[in-house]
Amino acid sequence: MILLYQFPRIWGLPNPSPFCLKLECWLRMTGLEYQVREVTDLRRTPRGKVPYVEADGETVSDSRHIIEFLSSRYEVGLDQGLSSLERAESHAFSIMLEEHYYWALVYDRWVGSNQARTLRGVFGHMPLALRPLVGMLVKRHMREELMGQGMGRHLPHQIYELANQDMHAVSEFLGDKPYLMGSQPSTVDATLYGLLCNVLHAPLESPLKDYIRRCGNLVALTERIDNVWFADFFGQAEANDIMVSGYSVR
Ligand SMILES: N[C@@H](CCC(=O)N[C@@H](CS)C(=O)NCC(=O)O)C(=O)O
Repeated sequence: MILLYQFPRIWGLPNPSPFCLKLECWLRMTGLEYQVREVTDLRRTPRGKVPYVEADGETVSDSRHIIEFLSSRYEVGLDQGLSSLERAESHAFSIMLEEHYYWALVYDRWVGSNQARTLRGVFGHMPLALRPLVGMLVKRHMREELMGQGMGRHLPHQIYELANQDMHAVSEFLGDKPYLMGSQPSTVDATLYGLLCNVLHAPLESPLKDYIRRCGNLVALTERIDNVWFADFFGQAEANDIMVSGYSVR
């Protein structure tokens, strides 16, 4: 059995971490069976981050390495049909989303106007007395990470502009295809879903959400994955709900 270690589910989302959700989406798309184990103390994780998995007596960290490991161990995958050009495109989009766009989401949650809501959502399970101290430490850690990575050095409006340029590129590339690489989902769709679901379905308003809402094909892609692989969270949308700017979800 694969044990998926990830943050507790909050806000009605499958996971508030885009990387945990990417991996869970990939697992569901491949049909591999897994069980979730919740992590609330990152100090107890092998690399100080989630997700990580235990499978067949091995522990593997980092969504990319986990997917490589599970693909080879269980002989499954979503990318076998991709050409070498499509693999190159997938790689470039994944890195843009994970190493660039993701940091704008971190900024939005931990530094921008959604800070208080994020703290309430993430630390709501903690004893009230501990929350201010833990909240302060985590906010400081996130600010340091944002400065180290570089995104946190821009002005707020520049951060949102940079992130929305990323999603513009994704939306243009997606066009009217059902999935980024064509008619079938591949790993990069799971990566994209981890972010889209988190921006669109979290109860946080932001310029990130405003922009994605205007990209009908990104909303449709999110709802397509919601309906097929995460119906236990989002249920089956009514036909009227899933017609967005002319893009049909089914
Ligand atoms: N490259 C890693 C990134 C994982 C990652 O950044 N996870 C975040 C949650 S979204 C985390 O654990 N952050 C804790 C921290 O930075 O202290 C992957 O693909 O799994």
